[in-house]
Amino acid sequence: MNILVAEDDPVSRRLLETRLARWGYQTTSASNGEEAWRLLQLEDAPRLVILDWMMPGMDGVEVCRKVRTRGGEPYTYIILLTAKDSKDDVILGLEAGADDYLTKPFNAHELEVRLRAGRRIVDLQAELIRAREELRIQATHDALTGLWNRAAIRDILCRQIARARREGSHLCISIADLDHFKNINDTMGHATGDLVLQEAAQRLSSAIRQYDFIGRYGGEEFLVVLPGCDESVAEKQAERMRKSLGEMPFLVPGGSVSVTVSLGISALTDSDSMDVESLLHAADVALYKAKSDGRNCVRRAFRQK
Ligand code: GH3
Ligand code: MG
Repeated sequence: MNILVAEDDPVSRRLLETRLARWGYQTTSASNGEEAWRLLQLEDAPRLVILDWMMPGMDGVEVCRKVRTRGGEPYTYIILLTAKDSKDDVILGLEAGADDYLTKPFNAHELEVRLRAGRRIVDLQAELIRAREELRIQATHDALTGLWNRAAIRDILCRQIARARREGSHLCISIADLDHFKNINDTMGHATGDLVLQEAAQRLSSAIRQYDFIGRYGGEEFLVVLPGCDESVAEKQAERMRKSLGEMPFLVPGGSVSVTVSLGISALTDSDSMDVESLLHAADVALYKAKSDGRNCVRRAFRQK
């Protein structure tokens, strides 16, 4: 763990650095408050900080205040070093946002133990952030394919509709539904069906542009949101997706299987009455048409005025 040491006295600073290195810490040093504050604003700034109270210019308490006013994550654990040991000073330091303080001259063992306590807090918080991030991913992504899940892709669609309306830009969606997927499950088993879904998700994702969004909308149905695309661009895009599945058989345990997909496209129109539901419905109708026209093809929705 990297510790930021802010101390204006070079001898004390050197002494601290040597001690911290002996205890297995890396150090970043600052010789005044301004420098400490600058270093604390960098990405990957140290999360454990030893601040001398008395420094020329910005003092340790001021740095504390700035860190706490900024807030945000991850948490910065601050130990204030001070020659002041009156109760009022201690209260002032803690009120400014210090987590702990040590009065100079400090006992090395005490510093070591207090650093360990700080480290526990920093580690716990990092673990909490990691777990929360993991939960966020689980809540928004489909476990099988890793794509956005139904709720998340709908949410994205709502936001993209609002954005397109605001900016007066085009927006299309396509719904892609694997053809006769039930047959694959029935003849090759559900586990192989899962592998096919994963591979299909992979191929469809590779066929879209970087700023498009794709989610698993149902069992073997995918929703693709295409910001900035008019219908003819969306159609070409959908053709690319269709070909990405159909042109090469899928390798599965024990052989290979041909998989095709049908796609329905709809475009956001100027009509105020067109919302998420009607956009999805229009793409669904187009998809139904693609299915009834023999599958493995792309169909557009009828333009509603
Ligand atoms: P169509 O061309 O008309 O779309 O026919 P289809 O067989 O693809 O459509 P249908 O709706 O009849 O069947 C879809 C099948 O997808 C049925 C369901 O068991 C299967 N399915 C849905 N989710 C999963 C999944 O997560 N894994 C697997 N292996 N199969 C799934
Ligand atoms: Mg299907």
